Parts: sequence; C-alpha cells; structure tokens
Amino acid sequence: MKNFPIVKSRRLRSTPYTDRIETHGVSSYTVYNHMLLPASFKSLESDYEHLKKFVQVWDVAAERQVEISGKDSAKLVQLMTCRDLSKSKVGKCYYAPLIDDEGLLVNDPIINKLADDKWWLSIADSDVIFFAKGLAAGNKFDVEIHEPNVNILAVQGPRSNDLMAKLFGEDVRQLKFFNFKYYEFKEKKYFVARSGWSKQSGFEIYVEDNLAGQDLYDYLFEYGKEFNVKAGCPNLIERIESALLSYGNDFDNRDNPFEANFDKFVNLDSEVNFLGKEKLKKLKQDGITRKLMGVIIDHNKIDMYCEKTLLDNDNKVVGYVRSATYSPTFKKVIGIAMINKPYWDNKTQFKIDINDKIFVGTVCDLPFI
Ligand code: THG
Repeated sequence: MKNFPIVKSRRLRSTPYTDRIETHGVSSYTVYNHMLLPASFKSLESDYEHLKKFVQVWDVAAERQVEISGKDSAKLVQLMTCRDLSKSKVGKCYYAPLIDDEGLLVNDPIINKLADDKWWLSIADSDVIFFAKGLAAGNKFDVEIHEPNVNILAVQGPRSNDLMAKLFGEDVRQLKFFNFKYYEFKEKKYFVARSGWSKQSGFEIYVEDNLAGQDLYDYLFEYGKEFNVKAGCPNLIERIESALLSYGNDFDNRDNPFEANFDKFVNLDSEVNFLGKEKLKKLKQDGITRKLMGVIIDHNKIDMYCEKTLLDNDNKVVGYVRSATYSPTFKKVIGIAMINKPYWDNKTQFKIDINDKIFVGTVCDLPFI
C-alpha cells in the first residue's frame, strides 16, 4: 500500500499539543474520534524499545471525554454498560464495554466517576455522545451531556513514576491502578489517573486548560531529561503484545462482549438495568462460536489495513486477523484475530496470504507477554 499525506482541517481536529509533537518529530498520524492521534515518532520499533526502558509523553487528546452529569446521570451511564456500576466509587476509573440493544459493542471507554452525579466516559473511536444523547432524550432523563475541553497527556514507561514524582510530588507514587486524584504543579491542580494504553506502567493527566497543558508538556521534557524522556504515542507492537484491544480494529459493533473476551466486565446476575441485558443472557446461554485470540506468523513483515483471512489445509476459514505487527521480541509477526470455534485449540496451524506469498502460523492465547 502507498502512503499519502493527510490533509488537516477543522473536521480532522488538531490538539493543543499538535505543534509540539511535530517539533518533537512525529512521523505518522492516525485518526481517532475525528482527531489527530500520533502513530509513530522515530520508528515503531525504536519507539517500542524506548517505551519499555524509559518514559514517554503521549498526546492522547483524541481519547475524548463524554461528560454526563445531572440527577439521572448514574442511571444513564449504567444503561449504556454491562459492567455493574452500582458499587462504583468517586475517584475510581472503570474499564467498561458499552453495549447496544442488540447486545453488540459500541465502545470500550474508561469510565471515571467524578461525583455521584458527574461522569467522564473516556472513549475509544466511535461517536458515543450521540448514542448517549439519544438514550437520554428517549428516556426523558434529567442529564446534561457534552464533550468538555479535556486533552489527555499520558506519561508512560517504567520511569514514569520518577518523572511524575518530580513534577507533582512523591505522593503521586502511591496512586493505585485505575484510581485518580488531583495533584498540584506550579499552583495549578491536575486530574491525574494511574492508567494508560500500555502495560509499561504510567499515568494520564486530564488537562482542562490548554495553555497550562502546553506549559506542562514542555515542563515534562525539561524535568524528564535525566530519565531520558521522549515524545511517544500508543505503540502498535507493545499494545498487541499486551493484548490491549482497539475498538474499530480488533472488535466493533458487529461483535458481542463475549467474543471480545470481556466476560469479566459482563455482570448479568445483578439487578442493574442496561441495554441488551436479555440478549447477553441468551448469548451466554447459547455460547459463542468465535472469539479473539492471538496468532503468531512465521514472517518478519505485515501491512494491515483490512482483515486478513486465515485458512486451514482444506481451505476452510480458521478466522480473520484484525491487527498485526512484527514483534522484535518474538522475531515473528504477532496479531489479534477472531478465531472460529473449531480452531480454538492453542497451537492450531493455519495458512495466510501476505503480498501473494503463503506463510504459516499458529493460534495462541492472549496476551503474548
Ligand atoms: N486511556 C483513556 N481513555 C481511553 C484509553 C486509555 N479511551 C480509549 C481507549 N484507551 C479505551 N480502551 C482501553 C482499553 C484497555 C484499557 C484501557 C482503555 C486498559 N486495560 C487494562 C487491561 O486490559 O489490562 C486494564 C483493564 C482492567 O482490568 O480494568 O487499561 O488508554 N483515558
């Protein structure tokens, strides 16, 4: 596939950090929630090696917030997700699949509970705000729904603790995974969560003031010199190895939460009311016929811009690869694939056509690491 430049416009939104990441050498973008999301800096592989050893600052403003507040906000948020939020607490983040009336996936946000009547849904790439507004209008809920001006900076990598402590104080080291709190830097308060789209440990700063955020971006680099800080972004290799799923790539609105391995976030036995609950009960009873698994392919390169079919020796469909990359750790191509039930056995072999050549691979469990 040839690569072309991407034309920026008001519709393809920039972020408050776009000028800065361009100064820091961003080399490719993807589009996420109609916004620029950096995809690589030096190269996928060298970004990956750096992320696993040091600390990176990521412009993930494209992880937009859908703010839902008001008297019926808890009811609306619960209506959208199959995860039971009845015991949820202020200051905690919940990874929660959003489900429609057919029991199919709409998004997989992190839901932040700011107050009993105020929530931020930190969304993946689909237009959750219209889904939420439609449900609110149809149910005559007393809620306010809008996209606040929040632009996340993620600080990811093993040295992220040291860098964050240098800016926000030693206390920040105590913040637990999927909790958030406000911390001060230069007389301004910042919403800081222990989360992020890597398994290398890290934080996310939900910045609510563009100018302060731009200063903060620069300070992270100034203070981070001693930790070898670099600009980075969600890394395809790292996220596939860790099996961090990507809505629109690995699963979408044609898949249900069981097929996407979200079983532990599907609560069917509690009293809470959510869309598609009866459908999910039936799906659970009937059982699924395909699910996301890992694949390892004997090759050193793959270009993915659509699904690729996996076949067995009789040319029957084993499944479809949805994301894949070369992994310098495994020295093979690894991927996330929707695999049909007859082939769920770990170590099932398949064939795959990559640029008109046939390669062989095996099915495996996720995550890879
Ligand atoms: N951070 C924030 N918003 C986001 C993302 C993020 N919105 C879009 C996208 N990422 C949402 N998708 C995910 C997918 C996985 C995780 C978070 C967001 C994740 N999963 C952990 C895991 O799978 O191990 C933990 C899940 C758990 O057990 O609760 O972190 O990255 N702000």
